[in-house]
Amino acid sequence: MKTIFVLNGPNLNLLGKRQPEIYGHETLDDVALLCRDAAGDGHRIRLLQSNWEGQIVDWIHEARDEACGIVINPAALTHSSIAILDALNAFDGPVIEVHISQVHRREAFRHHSYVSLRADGVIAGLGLEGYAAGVRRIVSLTRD
Ligand code: CA2
Repeated sequence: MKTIFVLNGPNLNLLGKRQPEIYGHETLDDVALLCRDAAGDGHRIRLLQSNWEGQIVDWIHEARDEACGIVINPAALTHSSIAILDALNAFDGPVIEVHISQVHRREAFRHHSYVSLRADGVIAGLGLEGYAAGVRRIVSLTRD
């Protein structure tokens, strides 16, 4: 069975606990359920979250051997991390970038993404459904 990594950056552990007007009431556990449902029988989901840039870089390196694709919400690191971009550039499978909020309707500093330079698809503003859409896209790109 193939594995899809669903990686989440800083502060996303607070999902469902703060700022529900922007990020909703659901938690990362709900994201895991949505992703597992979207993955179906042929793909397993490994959902991870860290507040540390280097940890996310390490997981992307692990994905080189273990994952057929990556769904990533790098959170604020989207707008600053060349390290995450470089790590993703060393990963061969499909990468889908997800943002819960519609970043282009927010502050100007959220409009630029380093990760988009590598991403095969970018989803913003669909709430948690964006993660499921990202997983479905990876499934369709990697099914035999
Ligand atoms: O819309 C998104 O998914 C973001 O990646 C979320 C990041 C933000 O910096 C990006 O510009 C857009 C912030 C994640 C913080 O998540 C929280 C969730 C609940 C409560 C507080 C923070």
